[in-house]
Formats: sequence, structure tokens, C-alpha cells
Amino acid sequence: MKKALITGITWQDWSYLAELLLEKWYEIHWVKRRTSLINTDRIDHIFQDPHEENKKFFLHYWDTTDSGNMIKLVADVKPDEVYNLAAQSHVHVSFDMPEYTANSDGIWTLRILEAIRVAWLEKSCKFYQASTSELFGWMDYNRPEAWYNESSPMHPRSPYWCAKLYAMWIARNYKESYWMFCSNWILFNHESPRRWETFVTRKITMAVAKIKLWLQEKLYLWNLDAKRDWGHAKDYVEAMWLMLQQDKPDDFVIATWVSNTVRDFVNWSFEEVWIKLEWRYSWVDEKWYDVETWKCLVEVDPKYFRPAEVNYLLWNASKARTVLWWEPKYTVRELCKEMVRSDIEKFERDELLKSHGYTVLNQCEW
Ligand code: NAP
Ligand code: F7E
Repeated sequence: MKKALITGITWQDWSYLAELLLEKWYEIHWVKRRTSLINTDRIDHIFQDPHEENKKFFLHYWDTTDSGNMIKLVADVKPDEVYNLAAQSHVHVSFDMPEYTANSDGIWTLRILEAIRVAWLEKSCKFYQASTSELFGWMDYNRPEAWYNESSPMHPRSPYWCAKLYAMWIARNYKESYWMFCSNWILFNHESPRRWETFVTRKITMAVAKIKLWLQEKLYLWNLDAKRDWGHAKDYVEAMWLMLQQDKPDDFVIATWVSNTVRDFVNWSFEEVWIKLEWRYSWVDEKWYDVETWKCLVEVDPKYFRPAEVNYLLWNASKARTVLWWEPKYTVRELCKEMVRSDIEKFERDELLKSHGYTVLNQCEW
């Protein structure tokens, strides 16, 4: 049985990766930072196995800023595969907390690579680094045919991407210096009903569900013309696992190869609940109205402005298709439908609980 060590377990990617590795009979060591509130709701279903003898999960407490703890953990567990998913992954937040982001996302990767090396596992342990599409940041609008690939020049546009650029290069450096198996997964935006609530797709689908159920008046957004390539996290974790099953380490762009605007995603989400919108005015004054009631449902709020933005992302993912034989199964419309439906179910359930006197915690905004 292979042993996998996974960092960043409470949120979206880990929960799908754990489901996949469980099917493949891995022993999983999951590491989680200590929080004052329990935030394991995305993964609770995985741990509710009544048969203790089937237990293949082991929890360890740790934080990306703590190297001593990781050195001990890697030496004790001796993993075959390490999936490094933990990160402060919110771009807007990284402008507010640049130093923390650099430490937690950049230097952290060095800490874990060193932990593998000092435990003498550099020849046996495969390391996976979750890198990001936005490393390439600045794209030339006038040359859409110049779709970026693994070797395109990089131009990160936020403290988060700068930290991730360091992380990617230190992993490449350990591969070249110590012959370690280090692969970078250069990911485009991937979403799901388990996406954190403050990324734009989930923010939209939650708002649409709440508006439909009369729990929210309006949705506030910023750059509606930003274009993203949105895939389903379930598809992307499959590529993650495939990368570590290769004979040689390599870097791969993982994307669906279709780019849409935030505006498109808003429209599709409202279509799922049979609300048709029409927009008036433009830029910061843009407002969207329900064509039946003429109630304003979407507005622009400069609060979400980013000091530097990536407006357009589209990459060439053909290497993953030819080498890994990886293809996304979900289209962005299917993804959007799944997210809206899941949020409607969630809020209906929450309302039911509230009507029976239970408290449902609200998430913060961004
Ligand atoms: P996510 O939802 O933001 O989850 C990040 C995880 O990291 C959470 O479990 C979080 O734990 C943990 N974490 C953050 N800071 C930590 C710290 N100081 N110590 C310990 N744990 C810490 O991210 P995701 O969407 O699943 O993405 C997984 C990885 O892929 C990340 O590295 C992200 O940067 C990268 N990525 C994601 C996308 C995407 O579109 N989803 C695209 C490109 C790259 P808490 O629950 O305690 O906060
Ligand atoms: O923004 C615009 C925003 O925060 C997408 C992370 O997983 O993917 C993610 O980063 C776009 C941006 O994702 C709001 O300005 C408009 O142009 O969902 P997002 P992101 O910044 O692309 C990459 C690949 C990662 O690596 C990251 O970890 O939507 N936008 N209005 C908004 N975005 C947010 N969050 N909130 C708004 O109200």
C-alpha cells in the first residue's frame, strides 16, 4: 500500500483527491493546521467510516510556517508521494497580507522539500507542487493565438503569484540539484460545490441560490469582464494523481482550454433559476435587472478592486492531453449547473435547520 502525505486538507482539492486515493487504496496522512473552529465539513463524509479496521487516514497537526514539525513528520511517515496543496490561495487577500503569503506559499515549499531531503527520501518520494496559471499573468490580448504553455515567459501580478513563482522554481531547482521527483501542476481555476465561498464562481452561485430563496437582495461584484478558464476540481485532481504516476517528473498545464467572462458565469447561474437579466450603464455604474420585475439584482462594488489584475487567461493544455492522456469531463456549463443546484439544496437545508432552532454559521465576505 502506497503512503501519501497531503497538506491543505480542509478545502476543495484535498477532499476530491482523498476520495480518489481512497479508491486506489492509499494510506493517507493528512496534515491540518489547528483552528479554533472546526472546519472539516468538506471532508467529514470521508472520515465517517464506522469500521475502525478500515481506517487508512491519519491526522497530524502542523502549519506551513513550522519547519521542525514537518521534518519530524516526513521522517516518521516516510511517504511515497507528497501532495503540497496548502496555501493562502486568495489573490485579493494576498495584497492585504503579502509577507504572510510569501512565507506560507513560497518559503513553505522550500521547508517541505528540505524535510524530504534531510529524511534521505529524495530518491524514493515523489513531490507534487500545486502551482498556478496566473504565474503567466500578463497576456497579450491582441495575439490570442499565442496561447501560453509550460515554457512561456512568466509575469506574476500579485503577491500570491510571486510566492507561487518562488515555490515552482525551488521545486524545479531541487529536481535539477538533487534529482528529486518534483512535478509542478500549473493549474487554471478549478471550482466545485466545495469551492471556498469567496472565490468568484461560488460567490455567484451562492448569491443566486439565496436570491432565488428570498434570502439575499443583491450580488456585488467587480471586474465582470475578467476572463477565466474554469474547470471542475474533480477532473483536476485526477491529473494531479496521474502526474505522480509518471516515470519522470515534469510540469503540466491543466486547463479546459475554454475561457469565459465573469459576466457569462453570472448569466448562466441566473438562467439555472429561470431569472433573465438585462444590464444597464457600464463600468463602475453597471447594474443588472430582472427583466420581469425590474428589480436590480447585480451591482458593481469597487471594494473588490485589485491593485493589479489578470484580465484574460487562456492556455494551451495539449501536453497534459498527449502525455498524461488527461481530458476534462465537465464543461463549464455543467459545472455551473452543479454549483447552483448544490447551493440551493444547501440553503434550503439550512433554512429547515434554522426553523427547528439550530444556528447556521455565516462565512465572511470577500
Ligand atoms: P483552498 O481551498 O484555499 O485550500 C487551501 C488549504 O491550505 C486549506 O486547507 C487551508 O487550511 C490550508 N492552509 C492555508 N494556510 C495554511 C497554513 N498556514 N498552515 C496550514 N494549512 C494552511 O485551495 P484549493 O482551491 O483547494 O487549492 C489547492 C492548491 O492549489 C493551493 O495551493 C492553491 O494555491 C492551488 N491552486 C488552486 C487553484 C484553484 O482554482 N482552485 C488554481 C491554481 C492553483 P484552512 O482550512 O485551515 O484555511
Ligand atoms: O477571481 C474577478 C476577479 O478570486 C476570478 C485562485 O484559486 O485561481 C484563483 O484566483 C476573477 C478575477 O479567482 C469578484 O477580479 C470580480 O479577475 O475567483 P477569483 P482568481 O483570482 O483567478 C487561480 C488560478 C489561483 O491560483 C488562485 O489560488 O473574478 N471578480 N468580482 C471577483 N473575484 C472575487 N473573488 N470576488 C468578487 O467579488
